Amino acid sequence: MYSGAAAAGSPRRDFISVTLSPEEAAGVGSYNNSKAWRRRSCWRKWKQLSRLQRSVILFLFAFLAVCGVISYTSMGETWKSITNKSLDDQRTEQEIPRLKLANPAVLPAPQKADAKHGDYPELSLQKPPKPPHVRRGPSNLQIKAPRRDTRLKTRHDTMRAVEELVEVDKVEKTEKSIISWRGAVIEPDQSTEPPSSKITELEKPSPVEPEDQKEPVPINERQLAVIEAFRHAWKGYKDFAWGHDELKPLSKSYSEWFGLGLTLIDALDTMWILGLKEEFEEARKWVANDLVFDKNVDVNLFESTIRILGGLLSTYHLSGDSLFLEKAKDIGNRLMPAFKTPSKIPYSDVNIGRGTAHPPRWTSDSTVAEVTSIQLEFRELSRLTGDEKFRKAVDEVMKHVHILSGKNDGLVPMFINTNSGQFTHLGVYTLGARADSYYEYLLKQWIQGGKKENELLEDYMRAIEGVKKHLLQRSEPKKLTFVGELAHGHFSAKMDHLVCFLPGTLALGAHNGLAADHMKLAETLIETCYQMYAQVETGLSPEIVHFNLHAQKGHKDIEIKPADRHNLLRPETVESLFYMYRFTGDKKYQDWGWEILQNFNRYTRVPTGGYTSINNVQNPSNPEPRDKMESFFLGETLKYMFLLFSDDIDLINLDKYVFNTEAHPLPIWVPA
Ligand code: DMJ
Repeated sequence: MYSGAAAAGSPRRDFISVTLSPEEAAGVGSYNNSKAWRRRSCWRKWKQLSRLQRSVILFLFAFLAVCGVISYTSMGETWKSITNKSLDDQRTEQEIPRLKLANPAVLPAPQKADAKHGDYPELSLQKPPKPPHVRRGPSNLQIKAPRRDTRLKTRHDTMRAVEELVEVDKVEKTEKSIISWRGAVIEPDQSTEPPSSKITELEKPSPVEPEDQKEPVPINERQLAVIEAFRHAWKGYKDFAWGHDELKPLSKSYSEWFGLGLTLIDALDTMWILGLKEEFEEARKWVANDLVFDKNVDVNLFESTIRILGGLLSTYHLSGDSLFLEKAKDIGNRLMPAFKTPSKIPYSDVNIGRGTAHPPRWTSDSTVAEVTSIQLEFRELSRLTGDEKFRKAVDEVMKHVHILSGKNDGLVPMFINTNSGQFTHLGVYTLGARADSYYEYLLKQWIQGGKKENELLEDYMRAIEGVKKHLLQRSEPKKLTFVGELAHGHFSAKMDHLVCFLPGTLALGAHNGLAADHMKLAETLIETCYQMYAQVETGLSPEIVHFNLHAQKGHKDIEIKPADRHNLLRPETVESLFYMYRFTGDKKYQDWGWEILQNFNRYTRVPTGGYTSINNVQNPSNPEPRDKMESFFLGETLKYMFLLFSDDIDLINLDKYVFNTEAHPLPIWVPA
């Protein structure tokens, strides 16, 4: 019937022959069409086949079956992707039209040919590490755009949770209370939708789509302690400084800087995040009725941008209340005269009533950090209003600085001239005062814009290489890695507390796919920032420390000069602790923050309300209160404390929001 290579040792034959029986060959035989006969006949034929023939036939069947399965699956995939694509297209066009402008995150190609742009080692995105404590809690306070009802309901639920835990207010269960809370956000006589004449399609509160409703994450003991601290600070402000810039808690009065209720505006989104509805409602009324920008007053462009414009924009995004956007537009427009300079590098000061701007009396220079840390806010204002003038003005500054000479491996000098547009006072490089947030905003603008603006990323990466090359040293005896300063080629082991923003920024970069060694550096630097508190008598950091480079008997790593031993309730270390905890889940960062909060309570809390800056962190028995509570204590320090102690990564999700340098969260235009 067949001949083939059946037996071992038989010569191999590359053919198959089939021999038919005589009947079969003749096509005759007892034909019977019964099922049994057919089965028997098939079976007989099958049995007559050789093993090889049977194997070949089985193989062919199997092969055809596999082909069938594969083509079915791939057709299904193709169909699915066609369907999804068309659904996505519909959604993009109908619900989030502005996002159409954005592309997915892209990486700049390494620019080998251009030494200026390509000489740092790692410009590659890595997969963001997953935080070990990814617990997707409710987006309870992170109120997203479209459906106002859902937003308010979620908000109301959270408020209730806070109140139950704090046991201060009665739980409000009635419809009346819901209306009353809505009243905090939307006046009863206002429509629930913004007036269409003013609010266009461009002005949606946030580009982020609403998330599924999730169970609220309960507020923990440490967060309650932050709420208590905030309420205590707010009591002082309300009793003695209401509507003024800063509280003077000891003299039970206030100080004025711009005369614009700075503390109140800086604290708005903190109240929202902490769930303090009554306080928020009261402050909102003040903004609606008493906040007037048409005033003959000089304001600092940078400070009013990060605190007022930034505060109003983020409160608008969180609350959805158009009042805050209207106010943001007003102040934004009034700040624009600052950019009318020969170089387009803005002046430091603007008279927001007269529409005039000028540099400080003694110089025509502006501070580099100031002119390069207003971008997140003005860019967002353009996105919300559709008016490009805000964005153009600040983008021009960044483009100019990008190509400016006078940098040292990406590190910038501290001053820039508003006439010539050149850096001045060359040769001094720091990550502290006057330069700090330049570096922070390079990264954050890149993130805000959806990781497309390669020049920002290049400048950031090069600057971090510059930090590593010129400014990093280790102290003795504990070998703490710190960031010093460079003055005309001489290294100084001086580090401002302000520099402690850096670990958080490095960690944020690593989370967004930048070099993993940035995270390592962040880990070592945050340890140093913590030691700047832990090694001091009050457990609070001074404004500036000097590190010991050489081991000396009886000397600690940190020296504090008499002029530097004050503490202004600054946020930078707590800010970095928050990022480190979010990205690593390491509880030690929460514990360190908890120690710091307790020491603020021990040494800076004023019994009659408020907290105060102190003059001497080295004297626990008399820290010498300064009688001033900076607005950033409420705007930043307590907000970052609250977020640090939270295990809810959706409480201001860092893949959806980017914090400005005053801790006001603004949406990322193309969320991850
Ligand atoms: C804040 O106004 C901002 O964080 C700014 O970037 C630096 N100084 C204070 C806080 O220390």
